[in-house]
Amino acid sequence: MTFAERLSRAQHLSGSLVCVGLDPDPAKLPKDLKGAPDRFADSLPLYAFNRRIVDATADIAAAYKPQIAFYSAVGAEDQLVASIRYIRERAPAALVILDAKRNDIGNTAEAYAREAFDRYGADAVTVNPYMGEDSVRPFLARPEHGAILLCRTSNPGAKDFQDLSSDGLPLYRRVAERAAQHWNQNRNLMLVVGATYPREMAELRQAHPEVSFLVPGIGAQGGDLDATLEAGLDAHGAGLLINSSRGIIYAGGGSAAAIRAAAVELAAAINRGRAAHTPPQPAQAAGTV
Ligand code: OMP
Repeated sequence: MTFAERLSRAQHLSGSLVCVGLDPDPAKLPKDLKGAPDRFADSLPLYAFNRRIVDATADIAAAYKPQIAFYSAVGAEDQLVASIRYIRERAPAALVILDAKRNDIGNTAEAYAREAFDRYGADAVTVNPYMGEDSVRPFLARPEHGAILLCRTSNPGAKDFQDLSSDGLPLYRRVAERAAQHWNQNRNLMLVVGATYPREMAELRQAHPEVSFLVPGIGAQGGDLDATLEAGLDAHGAGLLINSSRGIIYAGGGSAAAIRAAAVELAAAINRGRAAHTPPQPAQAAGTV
């Protein structure tokens, strides 16, 4: 199955556009998990926390996005591997996006692609496009795996370079243009577009109606969900994977019930917005997401 097919299948089967961010911060782990028996008993209980999150959201997450820094910073890559295997068991249709923002010269980028897709078994990886085409190609070479390029990031400093004019267009627009027109032959490329910049998202959607966006910034970073949906949905009411990490996993101190409630509420709010912002489809199949 190609990456594009996997993405659309994951959204269809979950009935949602939600991506759950697996960013376990040692300082914020649920109290009841500290010291809980686990196969990684000598380490922080990241795997136990992730199992809780996955169990609570398996039927409503289109994707999971572990940010590698939360694991590598504490030497817990083995718990990341185990967490991804657990997602495969409990939510086999969900996409796994390794958020690693990798890149380098070609042969090193190839090693990074093997890290994401072979070592961790991720479906997609976030990639920094700054080094250009040869650095991005290794991540796009496998049609069944995806690369998600930083385009308009969600942070305040996004403006520093991404807004600089490049032949009359801001740099983030040039990244999107190059990606969509020249790098997406396998239809396995997505763009990171932050929910904190709905005006820029609307421009990008208008210029690139066919490209899917990974959208961080909802929840803890204060992005406006309704403005995001209005700006970013494609003509079919899809085209987005909307991530929330802290807003879901630390809800209610990280209890299973609160995690589930936060994910269900986000999925429902997104689907209400989709109904409001999607033009009627000529022959929409029942249940299509
Ligand atoms: P919360 O703010 O807790 O929902 O987390 C957002 C997640 O998305 C973190 O894992 C970030 O590393 C990631 N992210 C951004 O916040 N902004 C971006 O522009 C890009 C990403 C990303 O690539 O996922």
